[in-house]
Amino acid sequence: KGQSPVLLWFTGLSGSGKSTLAGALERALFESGFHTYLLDGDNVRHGLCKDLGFSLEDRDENLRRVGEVAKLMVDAGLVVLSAFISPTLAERERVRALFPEGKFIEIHVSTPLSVCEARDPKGLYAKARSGEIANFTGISSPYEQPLAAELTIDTSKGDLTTQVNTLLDYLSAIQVI
Ligand code: GGZ
Repeated sequence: KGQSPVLLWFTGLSGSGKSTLAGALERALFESGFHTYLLDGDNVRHGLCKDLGFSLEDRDENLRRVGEVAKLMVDAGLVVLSAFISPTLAERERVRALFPEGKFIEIHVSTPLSVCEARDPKGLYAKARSGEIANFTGISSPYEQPLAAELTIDTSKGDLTTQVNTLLDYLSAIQVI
């Protein structure tokens, strides 16, 4: 199937729904015949980046490596999706700068902190509040909101199918798919 290789970069807090949204979009793209790959903490932080933790320096290095790997995958012709918190403007802009105009699409998963914390699927926010986990994004480590994301989606509003359709419509409008 004809496709335009691109990096779809999801950024947002822990529990915001990045992985769920990126996973559902990947499935929809795959079922339409696109060649895709989803990079996230589960397949990167246990291997390529297993020497890295959650200090701002380590997150910078985590995202630098992810950006470079994503670039190789886009060069290979894939539609690449990534789901990392990526908390700072500078590190997201550094990844964007690796790509030609229009090949890096930033999707801000803007679900409010209060909703992410109420979801707390892994109990990490509770541990961050009690001090058991240090440097936790949104609690004891910063998250800088994107200023010019191509798309913003709050997963506390509407259902997953509608959100995936919003993404597909956008990608189709900019002729990525
Ligand atoms: C934030 C943490 C932390 C700290 C462990 N702060 O919701 P999750 O669990 O499954 O996803 C989060 C993941 C964040 O890793 P990333 O590689 O996406 O982060 S970054 O882009 O900042 O490099 C969370 C878990 O790891 N986790 N400790 N201190 N999230």
